Amino acid sequence: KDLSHPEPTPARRRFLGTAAAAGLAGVGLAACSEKPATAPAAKAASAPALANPGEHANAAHLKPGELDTYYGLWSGGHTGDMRVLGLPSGREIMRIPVFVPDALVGWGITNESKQIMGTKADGSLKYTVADTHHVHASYKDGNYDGRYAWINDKINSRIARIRLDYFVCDKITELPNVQGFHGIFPDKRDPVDANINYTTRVFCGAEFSVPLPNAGIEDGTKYRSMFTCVDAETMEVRWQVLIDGNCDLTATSYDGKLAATNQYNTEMGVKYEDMMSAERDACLFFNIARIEEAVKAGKFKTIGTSKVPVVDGTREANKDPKTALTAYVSVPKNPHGVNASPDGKYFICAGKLSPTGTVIELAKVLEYFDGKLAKADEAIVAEVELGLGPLHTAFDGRGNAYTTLFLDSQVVKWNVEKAIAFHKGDKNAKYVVDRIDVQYQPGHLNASQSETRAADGKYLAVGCKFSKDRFLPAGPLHPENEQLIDISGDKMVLMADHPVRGEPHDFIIFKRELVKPKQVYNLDDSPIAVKDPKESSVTRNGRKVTVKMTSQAPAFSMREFKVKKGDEVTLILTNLDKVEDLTHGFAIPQHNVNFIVNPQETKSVTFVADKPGVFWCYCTHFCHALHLEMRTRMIVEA
Ligand code: CUK
Ligand code: CUA
Ligand code: CA
Repeated sequence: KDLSHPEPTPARRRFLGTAAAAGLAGVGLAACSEKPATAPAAKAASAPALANPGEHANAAHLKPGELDTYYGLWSGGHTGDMRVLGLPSGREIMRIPVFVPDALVGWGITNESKQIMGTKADGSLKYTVADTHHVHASYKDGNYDGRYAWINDKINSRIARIRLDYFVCDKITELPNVQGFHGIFPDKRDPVDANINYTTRVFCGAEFSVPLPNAGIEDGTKYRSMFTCVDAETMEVRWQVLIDGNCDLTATSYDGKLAATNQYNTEMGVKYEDMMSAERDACLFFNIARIEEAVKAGKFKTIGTSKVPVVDGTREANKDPKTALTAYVSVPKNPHGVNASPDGKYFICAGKLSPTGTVIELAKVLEYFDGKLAKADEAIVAEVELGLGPLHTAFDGRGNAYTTLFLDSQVVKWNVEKAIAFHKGDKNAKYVVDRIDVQYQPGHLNASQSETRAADGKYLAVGCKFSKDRFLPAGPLHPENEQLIDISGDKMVLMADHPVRGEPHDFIIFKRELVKPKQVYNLDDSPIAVKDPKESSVTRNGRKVTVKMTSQAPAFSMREFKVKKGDEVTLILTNLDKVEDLTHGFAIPQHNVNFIVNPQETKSVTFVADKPGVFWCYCTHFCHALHLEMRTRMIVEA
């Protein structure tokens, strides 16, 4: 048996058979989903796949001490974090806590992180759960500029920003009036101002519809969804668009003029049977310049207690293309994924419940908005069969698209211009270039630099939702399988499996030189930095006590400090060590305090010293030969 390409196990097929049959009964796909994944074309294409990775140009194995050439930013799914991977090795280098507390760094423990995460009136965290799906980074001139990355939280409709100098989250914004915030994409330039060739907006699609305002009306016909624009710098919500149907994923054009969301629930159903009743749903385009003119001209309303301007993007209000804010291009059936090709010409939607990919030409969408097309659907330049369960599409910068086929457990490589030729009537145009089996059931995929003008067609990572038999079993929960595929040649070559903790969904991959991470903080980053050990102090204001301290290996600046039982203590700690990688920790037993301070970083915690005693505060982060001795005492007097 050729182990390089195991067929999906019989159990896998059975699962697909029942699940797919139940889910897709109404679409006539149930029978197809029983057939083997490897169609004749696929077999030929994937036969020589797993060469010895060591022999291959794009080998995944790095020698000890060798650095990766690409960064990957991975969504953490419902662990609520963002992960940093090195590629091609697939090594996880860092987890950046975002929406959910993290015990390593003290995220959700320190005052600074709590302020970013959001607190209730009593000072406790507003949320401790999240569900991240999509990571995207800021652009300049059509490529990543290394300033920011953004990530969504679907549960509580929050968008977070990560600074890519320190690789930390610095802002989180909760979107008003929406639920199920899913798709996210930064713009790539301003639609009007030619000098703004970088990201200034982030677009957010809301998947679920809710009553507006959402205050206890139980009438499914009144549920609505909205599309939201957030300011990339201030992270404030700029405007929202009321739409027909829902939003799923989001894409933006390279000229800054268009954003779009795929819609799988144009039916506006509240049950899945209703959500899949129409043969075609839509890719909904937003004319950014016109929306912002409408906001400027005061043509908006507000909803509930939110002050965010809401413009009308419904079909009814946008019948005249020449003034329309939106254009609904129809796409078959419950599409998933909308991705912008790196040549800037096309958006591609995958059919999900239809085996097709739909190619929409952006120049034609703009013609529609100019009143030169009779129907928005005339912007569709190809609708071609790809395989079962198409979800997401990546690009190699050489005219090829790579689409995941969830049901077929494959990635299909197809040529966009040939697909357009085929759609036009050239039945000899062989648009499918290659297929490869993946293990198993892929969701997102992304190629190196895929969503930039600098798509380089080297590596393709595929987020397989099921790893099944690919790793040592460790109980009922399986990791996901992020597979790395070499796409530099005609044929895709599977290079490596990497287990990842659930449930990343989406990720981006870019060249390492595009970010310039800092290794040491600046003391002035914090307004409360304790810049000299001589500033160490304990000051009292009624029952509130402020303790200022510094750390320098292997000692804290105070060997002890005294407070009284019942005091509310705010402890400020600055790490005065300047050496790269010299991090200290600070833990206080029985007070739920543990956090780290990186070189030249300042953090603070506030807690109540509610029991008398001596408490050894100690360094938790191995820093020095005298790390174990690096302690101070908090003496709480009765
Ligand atoms: S979704 Cu998960 S596989 Cu949230 Cu981007 Cu398509
Ligand atoms: Cu300081 Cu360990
Ligand atoms: Ca639908």
